[in-house]
Amino acid sequence: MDCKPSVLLLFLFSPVCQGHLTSHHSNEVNLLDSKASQGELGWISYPSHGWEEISGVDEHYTPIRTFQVCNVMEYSQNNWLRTNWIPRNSAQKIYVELKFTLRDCNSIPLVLGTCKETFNLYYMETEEDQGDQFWEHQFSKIDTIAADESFTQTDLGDRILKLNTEVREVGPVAQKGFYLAFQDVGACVALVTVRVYFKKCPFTVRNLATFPDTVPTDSQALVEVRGSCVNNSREAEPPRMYCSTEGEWLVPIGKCLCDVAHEPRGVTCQVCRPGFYKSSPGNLRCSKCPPHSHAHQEGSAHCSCEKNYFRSEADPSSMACTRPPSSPRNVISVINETSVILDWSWPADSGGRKDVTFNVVCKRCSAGQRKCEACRGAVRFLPRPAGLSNTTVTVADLLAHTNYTFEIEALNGVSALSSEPRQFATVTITTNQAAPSPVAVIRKDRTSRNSISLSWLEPERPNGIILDYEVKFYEKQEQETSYTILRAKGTNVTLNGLKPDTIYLLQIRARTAAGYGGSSRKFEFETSPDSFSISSENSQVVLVAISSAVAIILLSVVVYLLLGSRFCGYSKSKHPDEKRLPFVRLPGIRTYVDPHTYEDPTQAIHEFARELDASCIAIDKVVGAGEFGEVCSGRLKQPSKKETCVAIKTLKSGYTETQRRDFLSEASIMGQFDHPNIIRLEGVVTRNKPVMIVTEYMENGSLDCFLRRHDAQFTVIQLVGMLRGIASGMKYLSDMGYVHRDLAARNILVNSNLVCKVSDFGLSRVLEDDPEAAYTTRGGKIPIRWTAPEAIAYRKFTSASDAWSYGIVVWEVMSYGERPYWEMSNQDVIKAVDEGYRLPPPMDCPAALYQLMLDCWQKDRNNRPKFDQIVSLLDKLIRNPSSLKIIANAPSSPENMLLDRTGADIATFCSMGDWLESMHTLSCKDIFNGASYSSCNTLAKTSTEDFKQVGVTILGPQKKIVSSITALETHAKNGPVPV
Ligand code: ACK
Repeated sequence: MDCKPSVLLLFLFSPVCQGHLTSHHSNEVNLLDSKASQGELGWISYPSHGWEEISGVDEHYTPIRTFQVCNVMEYSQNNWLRTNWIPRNSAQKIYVELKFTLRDCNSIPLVLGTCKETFNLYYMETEEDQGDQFWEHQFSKIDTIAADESFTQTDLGDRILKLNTEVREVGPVAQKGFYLAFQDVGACVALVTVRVYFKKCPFTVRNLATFPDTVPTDSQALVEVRGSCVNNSREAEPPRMYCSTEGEWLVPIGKCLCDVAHEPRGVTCQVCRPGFYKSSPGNLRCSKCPPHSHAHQEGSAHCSCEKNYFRSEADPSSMACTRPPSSPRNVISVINETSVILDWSWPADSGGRKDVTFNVVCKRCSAGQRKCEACRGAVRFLPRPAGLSNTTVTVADLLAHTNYTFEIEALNGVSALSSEPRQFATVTITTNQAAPSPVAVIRKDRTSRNSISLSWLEPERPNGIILDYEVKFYEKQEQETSYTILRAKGTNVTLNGLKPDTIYLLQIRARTAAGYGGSSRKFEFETSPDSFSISSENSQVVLVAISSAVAIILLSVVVYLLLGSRFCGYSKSKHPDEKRLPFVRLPGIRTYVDPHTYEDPTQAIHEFARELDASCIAIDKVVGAGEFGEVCSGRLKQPSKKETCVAIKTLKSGYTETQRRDFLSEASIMGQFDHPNIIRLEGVVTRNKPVMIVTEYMENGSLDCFLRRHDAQFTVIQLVGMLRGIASGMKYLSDMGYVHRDLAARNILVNSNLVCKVSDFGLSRVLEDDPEAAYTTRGGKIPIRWTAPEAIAYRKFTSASDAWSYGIVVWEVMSYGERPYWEMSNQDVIKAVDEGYRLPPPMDCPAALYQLMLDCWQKDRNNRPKFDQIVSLLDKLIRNPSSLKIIANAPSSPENMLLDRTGADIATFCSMGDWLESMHTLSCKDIFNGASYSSCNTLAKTSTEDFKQVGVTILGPQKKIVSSITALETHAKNGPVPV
């Protein structure tokens, strides 16, 4: 048998084979590996001259056991080789990997016809090992195995045997174990290794969750496996993964988070190292302890603060520990009579925090500073004594010539946690002698043709010994051009040598060692007429007679009112318990009462305004500034009423009695009104400080600013609606007999529904607090641009002068808050209006509204429309919007070109062309009073200097005039101009 061909020639030592003997994957579990066996495998070979077991070595010279058969010379070969019994374990699907060599028949001479180039693979399942029994017909065929390549030609011409690897799947297997069998039918084959394995998804850790070894099912379905969080972690979302049939983990879902004081390291959660902390679960690393804190132990959730350092409840654990601030520095005090402004520097050390505030404690001290006691409530701190965020405070209402010590302490968010003694900055002051407060009450004791006797009460705060009083008086109509001054030692005086039947104005002020106090308000007194002189001694009889007559008249009026109220249905009385009747009410019509007719103005305030409890008012923020103090927005919550938004006008500290009275007079007036277009008074606070006037809140603020903010954003109907509201409010006021005197868009407030309400009521206030008001030649203070000529000229304020102002408001509204007469000076305005010039129509202004303006600006006040007529006109326009389509096409903004109402008629300006024509026919000499311009064309070429000559000093209007003229000329040539 020497010539019997060999299969194993060369291959076991050939480097070519090395690549094929790599180790198998980690997700494969071997059930059998022939290579692992060093001794005889003991597989059954049948017949015995078929497969034979031989020993060899692999490429690493490791001994291995192989089987071979090569009966290629003989016909009808049927050689079987059966493995030992292989337990299945948990496998459902098994893999058989064969490594073998196979000689191709061409390489063996003389074998044609008998030689085969394949062998067959079989298996058989059994519940137990059946020993040596072997029945070939019980085996099921898995496949016929053929070689890919039997030989490879090398460069040298040697034939090298090639190792083939074939893998076959078997399954599902269900019984406890199985055998494999190899059938040779006449090939020359060597089975080098046989490996049987199944696949599994191996134990793994993903997203800090462990997943156990998992054997896939035989079907295609994935196996869902629930993971368990690693130690020191918790589920954020249940961890899951799928095991594929190929033994691969797929689609990790969910995750685990490391616990507090633990951080992820690799696939585990480990405690934080000393000096580090982690306060919440998660997979971030532990953080280093913030400044002034430490963590000596490992596994810290928080770092503890160093000694004398703290963390407030609101501080996050990532924030540095902080400490109370040091004391404020460099306290400066500025004393002004009985008030002091304290000012200090920020503490050198704010403790590492930004929330530093200051508290100021006031102590009143005896002369030697030895004994100090807390200042009582009379002292006022502005803005407040505690929780100050700025480094200044004003302390008012101190006693004159008194020693005070102020302790100023800086605090921050951790001051309350420290037990260290607190540090203050202190300052000691002595208040000055203060001048006395004004005399508030003057009484007329006696009047005659030539004299008036008066007495008064000492000022509320004399602030020292009153040395004397200065009494200043003058004839009312002389407007203070000449006056007389008397000095009185006591609190009464008789003014002699006066003119009969003449009104005198009088002011008194007290004097102490500290100087004069503020003057009292002006009191008005009248001497008796020539024919009617009553002295207090002989007036008794006359007074009785007059009193009786008045009583009879009053009685008749009361009876008439009672009857009238029954017949006319008038029952609404705001003050049912009114005791005095300072005015006569006609049935159905309420009349406005001037609070100055009350001897004691505080009585007026309590009659017309409700006193509110200061605790019902919450101030939110400052929205503006008034003459007397700030205007704030806030909320009013009265018992058993809904909380409402309110505006709060405050009276600033340090006010005089006159200022207080003037301030509150607005409430006395407003409180008499009840109309949807008049700002509603909620009440007043007079018993606490600060004194406040509380009104309904108007979300959109004043009308002029509101319109400027929303330039060109409303429809004409919306604008007319606003104007209608204002006119309706004014009608109500004029029906009540109240003349506003300062009607202007800035004094109209707008709420969130665009409802306009008339506001700003007062008496002397009209003349004082309006920044638009200017002094006239006669000394009064008047808002010139809004005021009718007769009111400017001789103070004739009536509802007709209010109608003039209303016309200006219409102009302001239609021009979205433009300033009437732009930057012309007051003097020029007075002059131009007097000469008959009027404001031109604003851009796109309906002709009907411009006509209304012109009507309101009639020189003769009797020709101006009444407010009820204005309301009905506006109602008609609103009902018939097409009436607003005709536009008063005047120049878009020829600011200084006031229209001469004597020459131009609004009805003629129905188109741009008409206006242009009209402009060309108007002499510009007329427009620019006194300047020598012959035609409007010249205007376009006008220089700044020229404008200055005619009193136009700002550039805006000049530019607008020029561009407007140029645009109009272009329009005349080319058609419509884009505006
Ligand atoms: O235009 P404004 O925001 O509206 O600024 C002024 C400022 O206070 C000074 O008068 C505002 N103001 C006055 N009264 C009220 C009110 N009742 N509601 C809302 N704002 C008001 C005004």
